[in-house]
Amino acid sequence: MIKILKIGGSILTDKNREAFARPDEIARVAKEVASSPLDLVLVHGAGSFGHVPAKRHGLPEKFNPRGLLETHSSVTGLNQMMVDALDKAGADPMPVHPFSCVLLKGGRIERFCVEPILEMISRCLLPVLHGDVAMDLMNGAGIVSGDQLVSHLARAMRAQVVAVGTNVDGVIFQGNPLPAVTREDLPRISESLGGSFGVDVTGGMRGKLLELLDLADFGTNSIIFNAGIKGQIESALKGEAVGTTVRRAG
Ligand code: IP8
Repeated sequence: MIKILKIGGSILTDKNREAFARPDEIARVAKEVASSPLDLVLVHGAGSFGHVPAKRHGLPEKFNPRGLLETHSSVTGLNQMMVDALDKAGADPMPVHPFSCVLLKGGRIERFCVEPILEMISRCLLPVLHGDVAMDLMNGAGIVSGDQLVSHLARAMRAQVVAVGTNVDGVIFQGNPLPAVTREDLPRISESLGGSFGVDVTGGMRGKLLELLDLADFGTNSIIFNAGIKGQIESALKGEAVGTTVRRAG
């Protein structure tokens, strides 16, 4: 049973301060993940390691080598911290950088070499991916969010558990988390789907929900939950319905 877990950059970093990690939170997340590391793919957001340099260099609108290198180098730095913390917590993590295995077309994943990830899982390794810059057949280069990676991987690997951890309790509508969301709810809740706090170039909660609704159309449910609350990651990995379930209408 393949599980895909995303941890948002807002948990692991301070999104307002460039390249500002939260080592205590990274260690806590690593400990929770390391309690059930098998058949799992971990994807993490870029936080202030990716969004701040990307914005400064005008990515994804403006193709520029300096912006690509600085943004990629920054997110791989955060990825290394996550991998080190997972190693310390007793998992067997391996970094996977989307820049080297994903090709975009107009900002959407056109090709993604997932076979090495499947092999890692079969050998009890824990692949650790992240939001990244990627080459784009139409625009030169673009940004592939962790959410888009999750949605694509969940389809390609027919994942049975898909959990997206953020710093809020799910999809919030009129002050409360909704237990479930389908595409039919979008017009009603659209206005309350804010962006994310701090610098964000990939669309915050709205972007996340749209990716997961695409996945729901494919027939795979997912959850959006608060990964900032201790214990919630473990519950999510057990397949418990914490936070908001994103599912197909009807
Ligand atoms: O934090 C964004 O990934 P996300 C990746 O998952 C970059 O949206 C490079 C900004």
